[in-house]
This record gives sequence, structure tokens and C-alpha cells, in this order.
Amino acid sequence: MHYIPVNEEVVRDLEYLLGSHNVSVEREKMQAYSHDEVGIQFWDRTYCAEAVVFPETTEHVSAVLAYANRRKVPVTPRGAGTGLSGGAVPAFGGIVMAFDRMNRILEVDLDNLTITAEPGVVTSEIQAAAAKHGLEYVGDPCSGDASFIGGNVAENAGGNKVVKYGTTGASVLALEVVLPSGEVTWFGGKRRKDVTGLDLVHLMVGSEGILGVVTKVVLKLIPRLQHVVDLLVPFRGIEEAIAFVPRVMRETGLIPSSLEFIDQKSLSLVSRYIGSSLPYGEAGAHLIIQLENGDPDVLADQYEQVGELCFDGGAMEVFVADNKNFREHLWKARKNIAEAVMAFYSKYAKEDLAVPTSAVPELMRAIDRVCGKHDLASANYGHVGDGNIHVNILADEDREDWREAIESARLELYEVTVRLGGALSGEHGIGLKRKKYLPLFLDETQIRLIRGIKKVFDPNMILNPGKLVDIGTEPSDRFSRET
Ligand code: 2HG
Ligand code: ZN
Repeated sequence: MHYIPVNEEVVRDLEYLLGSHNVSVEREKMQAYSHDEVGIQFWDRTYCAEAVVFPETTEHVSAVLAYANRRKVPVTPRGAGTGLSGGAVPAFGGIVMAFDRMNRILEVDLDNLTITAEPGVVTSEIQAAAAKHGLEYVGDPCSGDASFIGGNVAENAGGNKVVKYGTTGASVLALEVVLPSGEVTWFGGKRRKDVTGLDLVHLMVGSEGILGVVTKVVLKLIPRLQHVVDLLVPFRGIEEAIAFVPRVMRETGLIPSSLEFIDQKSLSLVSRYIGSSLPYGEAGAHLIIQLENGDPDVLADQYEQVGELCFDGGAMEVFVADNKNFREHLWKARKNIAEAVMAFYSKYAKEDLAVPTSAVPELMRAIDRVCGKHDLASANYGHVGDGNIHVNILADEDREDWREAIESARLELYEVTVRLGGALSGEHGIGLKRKKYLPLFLDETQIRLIRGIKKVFDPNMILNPGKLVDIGTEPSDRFSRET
């Protein structure tokens, strides 16, 4: 596969298609739009766009793709850059297509309970727009105050409410998609049911921008349950906390809207980072169990019931966060752990393993064993209610062989995860960071199918090349191209 470079002529053509104010070849801007939140320690070289474009409309997207497809210029779509897999890193250079200027909420449909938005709308703005009408958009990634909905769709973001409501895909009803050829089409619709053909909506969701570019998203809304409490529950040991998790649903018959855990190391890092802690900072782990209901009395009965069960399971205390301040404080701690790790460590790997919930205890034991073996620390936290554990493998700052140690630990943990029936990534995606480990988790048949699908959508391999599937060339061959 040969790509042409973004030379002056290509830039002129892009300016003609989008207007010069929507095209940038400024070095600083190109660098800023060429990375996500993956630490630089993961890259063996620098990846940089050769131009950044800011489409304002579907027509702009279509014009750029049709052009790039004809000229064979790689195009990497990019949301807010909050990704954790290098999904938006332009592995082959070329054009980064940034959605900052397609940021309109187009409609809240109160009859069909849907919201339609462009891909550059910040996730929390979708939540706020729904809330204005007493409705809720249930997608809730921890980066929701910054991430774009288009990025959430591309990576099938999960977050804190998956245990009750599923991942982003569970809320996606329809997508307007531009194919690499420039064709514009709609997958899905406002309907709740559809077995007409294949489910192309959910083929797009989580496809990491390798098949088409999403230019409109139609999301499902639900009536908002007005009353919410979070129980903050410290346990002496992490094993006790983890072992308790399945009892919540099994023995109460309730599905919490969140069921999260934070281990002691994660809590101490985030406490330092935000400058305040949660009660029982010395506890081995905290659970956060969120319950919601339309009736405050019913909710009170429910949290009493769950609270008693927590004590029965060995909880040190049960704090009921039923006011805005406490709830905000608690979630601030939870949502800032990712940042805290990056603030205090430069030698780390953030993993995103997902296993069947029954296998979480064994995974946790394996994390301990593997990290101990390589003399590494770990900070573990995440969406324990749905089996998605964020393992942050940490090396001391003065450790010289940290890369090898972390890499060995990753590999051993992946092998355990495969054996437990788990997935390489629950919600952060494969991107550039995890691509080489894909064959551990997918067999040849699956990889062949993915490659075939890629070819049907993108025969010239211009869309986000280097992600998910090999395209017969490596980024380092980029400059052996035709001009
Ligand atoms: C979270 O749940 C995010 O906080 C980030 O998915 C996780 O960085 C991480 O490990
Ligand atoms: Zn997460």
C-alpha cells in the first residue's frame, strides 16, 4: 500500500474543499492533534499528522474522504483525544480529521426519546441536554467531561453505568456514516427494533474509525430516575470486597446503576492528586454502589437492604452519599484515578482487562502474583460490577529494566485473561497500543473476517491505517511511497 505525502498541492486542495480556516499545517497544532492519553513510553517513534482538517459538515467529511481515497492519503478521525489505546494516533501520518467544529446537538426528540448529535459534542453536554427534559443519556465514561460522543462510539466506551445499562453501543440507535469513497449513508434509525439486514450500526460501534466516519449519532434516552444514592463501602481486604460484589445483585435482586471498586493504592494516589481523601483511606478497597429510584422511600428501603448486606459481607462501614457534595466528592476521587496515576508515575502500563464476573477474584490474584514476580506495584480499580478491571502496572522511577518487566507482566496477565475467558480491552480499545496482542485473543478465522470487512468498506486502506488489522505495510515504510 503506497500513500502519497501531504505536499503543498494536497494542502491547497484541502483548503479548496474546506476553506483555509479549516485546514492547519502548523507544527504545534499537528503535534497536538497526533496523540491521545497513551503515555509516550508506548511508542517506538513519533507519529505526526501532515495536516489537520476541521470539517464543519457531513459534506466536508465526504469531500475530504473522496479526495483522500482517490489520491491515497491516509485519514485518521479523531475525537477529543481522551482515548487510552492510541486509536486516534496517525500511524501513517497523512490527514488527521478532527471533529471540534462538528459539535452541535441537532435534536432532542421527546416522542421517540432520542437525541441526535454531531460527533464533536462533549459527552457531558449530551447528558445535560437530556437532563433538561427530565431524561437521561446513560453513557458515563470517566472522561465524559472532555470526551466526544463520536470517540465514545468509535471505541464503544463503557464507563460507570454499564452494569445496568450496557456500553455506548447499547444506546446507539442510528449513525450517519461517510464511507471512504465519500458516500453518505445511514445505518439504523429511531426504531427500537430492526432485523432488516445486518446490524451495521453495531459493526460501526467500536470499530475504531477503520470502516467509516460517523457524522451523526442518534442515541436512546430514558426517563430520569430522580433519586440517587451512592454507598461508599470500605472493606479491610481487597479479596473480601471483590468476593462480596456478586452478592449485591444475587441477594437483593437489585441492579445497581454503578458498582465500582478502588483499591488502596489507587485511593492513596488520587487522594494526593486531588488533595483530599475518602473516609477509611487505610481500607484494602472501597466499593461504590449506586442505586436509583423514582420514589425516595423505596430507594431508602433499598439502600438499607444493600447496606445490611455489606455489613454481613464484612464491610468496615457503609457511608450513604445522598447529598450533592458528598456524591460529587466521591466521584471526583473515582474519576481522577487515571490522571493521578499519570501524574505520579512515568513508567507504567494501563490495562483494561474484562473477564466474566465470576473470574474477577482469580484475575485479582493473578495481578498480585504477576506483579509480585516482576517486582512491580499495581493500582487496580474500575467497573468491577461488569468484570472490567483497570490494572495499572507501576514501576519505580529509578528502575532501569522497567520496560522489559512491564512487558513481561502484561503478557502474563493477558495469558491469564485468555484462560479466564476474558478480553484484551473492555472499553479502551486496541488502537496502536494493543494491536500486536490481538492474535492472543482472536483466532485466525476472526482476524480473516475483520480483514475482509475492512477491505469491503475501505479497499484503498486510507481510513485509520495501522489499527486493528495489518494492511500489508508498516508505518516505517511510509516514506517508500509513490509521489
Ligand atoms: C476509568 O474508568 C477510565 O477511570 C480510565 O476508563 C482507566 O486509565 C485507566 O486506567
Ligand atoms: Zn473505565
